[in-house]
Amino acid sequence: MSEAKFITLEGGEGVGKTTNLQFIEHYLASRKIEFIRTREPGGTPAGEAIRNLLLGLEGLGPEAELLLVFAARAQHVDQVIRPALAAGSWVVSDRFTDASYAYQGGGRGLDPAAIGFLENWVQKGLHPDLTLLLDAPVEIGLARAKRRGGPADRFELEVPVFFTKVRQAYLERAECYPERIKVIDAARPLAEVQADIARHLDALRPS
Ligand code: Z5A
Repeated sequence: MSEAKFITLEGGEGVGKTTNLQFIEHYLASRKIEFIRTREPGGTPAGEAIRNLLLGLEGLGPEAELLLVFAARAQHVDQVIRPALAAGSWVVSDRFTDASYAYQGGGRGLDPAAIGFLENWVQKGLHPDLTLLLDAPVEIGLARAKRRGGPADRFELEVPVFFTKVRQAYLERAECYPERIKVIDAARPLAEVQADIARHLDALRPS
């Protein structure tokens, strides 16, 4: 099979990452491509424990939030992502470092240089081959997330302007890395969104 690829899914609240991950899983399985599905924060026992802190602990400052995200990522990269890729398995992750630039950089206003330092230190040159950025106006994502129901976490309790900054930061990342980050208009019907996702996945595979 082809060289293993590292794919990440990004986007703001309620844009459809979980929904479209199922589509990607089906796409890869039907082509007999071996893969693992994982997520951030999370993906390891330590990472899942850190996720619970990040989503639930009151009073976390922006710097503490950023360091926790990267603590989880360090475990994830070393224990899950690198070993899977080395074994020839594709890796599909629900969020990765672009989320830190968007949420901690854009949303919380932290210096991107600090994020870049941690990125280099923790990832040691590892970057996704393809990032699918699901983009929709904030009000659409929030309305979808609300319809889905369930208790709100620390991020979901943020004000709309926070999510506007997150969206803006994601779009700026996409402008900086157009080869890797593909922006998909996620406000459209699911079939159209998934046709675009399939097109990008097709382009990733050798002909
Ligand atoms: N975080 C961070 O701050 N820094 C970091 O570095 C990282 C993460 C890695 C947890 O993320 C939080 O971690 C996240 C940022 C922070 N907080 N927030 N917000 P998460 O990914 O676990 O949580 P999430 O962003 O809240 O994801 P979500 O709520 O699960 O949303 P989603 O997966 O994008 O959406 P969905 O569940 O697939 O879809 C929502 C609903 O919309 C659902 O009913 C679908 O059926 C519907 N849907 C989806 N697509 C469509 C279309 N095209 N049309 C109509 N309806 C649709």
